[in-house]
Amino acid sequence: MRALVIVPTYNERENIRTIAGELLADPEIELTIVDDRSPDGTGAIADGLASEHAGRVTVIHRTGTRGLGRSYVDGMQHALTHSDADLICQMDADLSHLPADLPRLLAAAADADLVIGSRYVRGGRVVNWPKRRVLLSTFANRYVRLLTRLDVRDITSGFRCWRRPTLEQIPLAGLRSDGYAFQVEMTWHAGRAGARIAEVPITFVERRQGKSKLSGRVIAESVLLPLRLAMRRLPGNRARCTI
Ligand SMILES: Nc1nc2c(ncn2[C@@H]2O[C@H](COP(=O)(O)OP(=O)(O)OP(=O)(O)O)[C@@H](O)[C@H]2O)c(=O)[nH]1
Ligand SMILES: [Mg+2]
Repeated sequence: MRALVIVPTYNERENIRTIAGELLADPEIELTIVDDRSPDGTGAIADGLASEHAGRVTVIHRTGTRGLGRSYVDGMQHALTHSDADLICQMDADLSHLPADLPRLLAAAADADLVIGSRYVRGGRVVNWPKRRVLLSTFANRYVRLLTRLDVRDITSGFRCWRRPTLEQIPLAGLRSDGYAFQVEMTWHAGRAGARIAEVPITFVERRQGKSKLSGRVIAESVLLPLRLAMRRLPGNRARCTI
């Protein structure tokens, strides 16, 4: 199966070449970089990669308001209209998501509609995160699980593979959330659509280069979105989840 990997970037100059090189080592993979006018020149490096790997690397240069959720939506809409890849994946540029783990996600998509790379299933690991980040992430996942009733251990993970027909069912244009909440909202829609959701263990490594974009606004949104979803929840909408 052919896969397209969407990598959103904002100031990832030190990382983008490495991740692109590792992903493109697999001839079945194409890459879409969604850059938000990074002041550090990531967009120009991405353009260079697109000319070096013509036909396999696409760059979307966003204009207007910067945002991770909007970047994913733009990348996904572009993928659905311009590529015929069977699987559409999402990964961070900062090498926290290891390209070496991707083949297991792709393989799991044989029996699932959405595969989530999970830190919190057996075999999953987090490397070099300070204790407070682990606690925040663990708490966030419990909180979201309680409110949404989605039986997913790592619902905020941004390392995912979607089967094309499942992604086509998600109302991308209507999504409003941006940070971790974006991953939650997408999972919620997948569950509603009856998608088979699988989690496969990954090793998540704290970024070594560049800066985190985690903000207070992103955390506030992550608190509010599950409440909004809980209010919209209807009986019988639980996702079927296989681990
Ligand atoms: N296009 C775009 N990409 C973004 C934006 N914010 C973050 N990103 C990218 O999204 C991915 C995840 O962002 P990170 O800053 O690593 O956020 P995080 O993984 O939640 O936090 P840390 O790993 O702790 O730094 C990275 O590839 C970023 O470059 C944005 O506003 N627009
Ligand atoms: Mg990161």
